[in-house]
Amino acid sequence: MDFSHDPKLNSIAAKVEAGARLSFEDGLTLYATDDLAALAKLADSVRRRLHGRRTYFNVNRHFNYTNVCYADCKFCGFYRTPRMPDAYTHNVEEAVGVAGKAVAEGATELHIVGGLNTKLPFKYYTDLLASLKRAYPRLHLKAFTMVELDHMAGFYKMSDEDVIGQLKEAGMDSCPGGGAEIFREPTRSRICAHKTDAARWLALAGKVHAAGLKTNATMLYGHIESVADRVDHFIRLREQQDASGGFQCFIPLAFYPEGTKLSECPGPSGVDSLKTIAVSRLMLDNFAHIKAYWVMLGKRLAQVALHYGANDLDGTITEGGELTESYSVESNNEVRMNKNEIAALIEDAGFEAVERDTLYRPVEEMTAA
Ligand code: V47
Repeated sequence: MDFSHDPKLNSIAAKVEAGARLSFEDGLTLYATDDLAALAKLADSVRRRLHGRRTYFNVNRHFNYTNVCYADCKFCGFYRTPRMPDAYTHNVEEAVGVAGKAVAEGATELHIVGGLNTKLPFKYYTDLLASLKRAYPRLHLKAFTMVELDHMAGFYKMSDEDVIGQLKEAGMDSCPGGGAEIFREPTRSRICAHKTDAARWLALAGKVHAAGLKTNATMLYGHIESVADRVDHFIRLREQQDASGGFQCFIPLAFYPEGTKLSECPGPSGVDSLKTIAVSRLMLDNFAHIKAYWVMLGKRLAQVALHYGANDLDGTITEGGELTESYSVESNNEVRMNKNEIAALIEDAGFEAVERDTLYRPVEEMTAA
């Protein structure tokens, strides 16, 4: 590939073509280019090498068991302190009810996350998983971020292995990628001072992988972080993936400022989001999947992101959980898309829609109705 418009991209293009690893400086160069078409072409070449025209989605439901949290992250509009009138914690029966509805609607996955709530005993988590598994043995439980696992180990004075082992035994099938935010200091401390630090987040992911479970990884972008913070984030994830190999998917999360302590930040532009998808595809050479999370990007931009290296649109999210709705760029009724709508969105972009389970096994080959 020859990029006359931005000659700086030529050496990077040669590396991409040869399947060679990109450096930190390459990441900065990619972000700095104004040649979006070239960026798309490069990222799309990798995406097509890995997946051809296949674009994945799943049918899932988010369940947020509690919004009570002590972490006080500046970017979060979801958490409540225990005395606030709209603080909640769902019991096991409510969780099973939500799962039942999800299964009836064809969900193969329940995405379970919540705040760091010191009122809950460890047994709450194992009971939650075990009851869900008992009721719906085939429903994949993608549960608890590295931040929740870290909280459990610290608060209940358990070893990491014990926490992971007991949750796995109770029914945890994999872990979502939240809580990664931005790894690099001082940015991390500025946005989430009381949260699991980068080294710990990565080490815990390694331990979950060692226990035989897959996890995802995210990055929250478009707030106070720098481009260098983002590239550093990709490199740390890439190194952890070299070491433990269990990340399935990377999900860049576009910051939604409303209702947060960072509400003066405008959030990322469309161009910035497309660049972030493309640069992550190019830097994360050992990640199989890049997800354009349509709930945050909006349907239209997510569709375009499929041409910038993304090969997954996440789920139909059959009834957005409170977390999703609280910072979705879509209006509440728009956070639902049925299978046909999501497949049509993918196929309209020129790709082949494949419904997957959480582990990227095709559930059903689909053609848009
Ligand atoms: O860690 C919080 C982010 C994450 C805001 O693994 C915000 O498949 C934007 O991790 N604006 C939780 N983002 C969600 C998450 C996720 C979502 C979808 C799929 C998967 C997966 C994981 O949401 C948090 C944080 O980074 N977040 N507040 C906000 N105002």
